[in-house]
Amino acid sequence: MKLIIQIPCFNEEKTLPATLADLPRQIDGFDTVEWLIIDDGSTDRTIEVARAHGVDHVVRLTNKKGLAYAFQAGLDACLKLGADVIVNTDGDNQYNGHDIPKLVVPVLAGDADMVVGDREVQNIDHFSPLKKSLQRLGSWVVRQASSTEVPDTTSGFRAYNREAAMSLVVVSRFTYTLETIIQAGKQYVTTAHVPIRTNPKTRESRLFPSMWSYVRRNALSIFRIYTRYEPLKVFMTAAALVMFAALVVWARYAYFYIFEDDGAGHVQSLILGAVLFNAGMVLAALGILGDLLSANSTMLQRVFERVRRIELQLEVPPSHYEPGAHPTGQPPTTGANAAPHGSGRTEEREALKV
Ligand SMILES: Nc1nc2c(ncn2[C@@H]2O[C@H](COP(=O)(O)OP(=O)(O)O)[C@@H](O)[C@H]2O)c(=O)[nH]1
Ligand SMILES: [Mg+2]
Repeated sequence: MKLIIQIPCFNEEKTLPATLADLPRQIDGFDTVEWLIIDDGSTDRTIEVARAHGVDHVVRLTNKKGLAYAFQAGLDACLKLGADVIVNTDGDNQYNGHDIPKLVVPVLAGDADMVVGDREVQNIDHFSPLKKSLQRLGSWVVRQASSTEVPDTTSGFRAYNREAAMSLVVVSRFTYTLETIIQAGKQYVTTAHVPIRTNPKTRESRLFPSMWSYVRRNALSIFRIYTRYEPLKVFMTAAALVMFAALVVWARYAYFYIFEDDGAGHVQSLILGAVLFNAGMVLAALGILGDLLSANSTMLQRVFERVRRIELQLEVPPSHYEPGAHPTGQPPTTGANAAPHGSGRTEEREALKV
């Protein structure tokens, strides 16, 4: 059994040493524990620092592609490097690396495909009361949208087994934390959560420069992701509300028509009702279109999952891969590792012939 701990990094030279210092090298239930960083076009010495501190694998993106992309590139590389379990943590040492053995327990026991570390946000001193409330509200919304029980939905401290890593496809550019939970809920990836410890704050969040951006971006992400999975619910609810408003306005006209003056002077209500009714029809049509598109995305996700399986069979090397330091003196074991850049193509062709 192999565990790979991955860390998406953007300019983390200062905090990476402390983060790596707490990562385990051995965990009961695993033969090997390896470390991987995904460098998202850092302009500082993140990669050198990572190598100097014994990181085994580096995925080096040439330009800044965003955290969600980096996360996905990391999962892909970990699968190709033969990981049975993948743990994700942050490069700013926010999460306590000593809790990784706790995090992987439900996955090892076969009770869950994905485990989310619960920071128990209400106990974190450096989160303001406002941030705590928003966090609680946001997590509640995500739980409703995903039908999961995850208490801390924006936590980046997570463990995935191979099956979960294989089936998750992150599309949004900005966040992976919410999307993966909603997807897990919709795709019947079993989720679990365990309480974990956090370290004192090392720096301000780079993802959310302000509270306002935190709320705006997360609200938008939840809406977009939920709409992608449940377009009928979203648009039909909106359509029903608008059509109800149309009925109210028409009822008003009817009242005046029946009881006063044949409705003279109230024709505006008639027109407003018609406009609202039409808007409702458009929303309902969007729901139907969205539902068709959603079926397509589900199919694409299944195709993508199969492509991944085929790539693994063919030992296609991970993209943007560079070996890191190998303090144990053991180079990584898979063919993918031995031939990082494109040289797997010959085997790929051979295998396809078979
Ligand atoms: N790939 C990538 N990673 C990023 C980017 N911004 C932040 N990160 C990483 O994402 C993790 C969390 O970032 P952080 O700024 O601590 O945000 P927080 O989760 O709100 O505390 C860290 O490991 C960062 O290095 C980015 O633009 N691209
Ligand atoms: Mg942080």
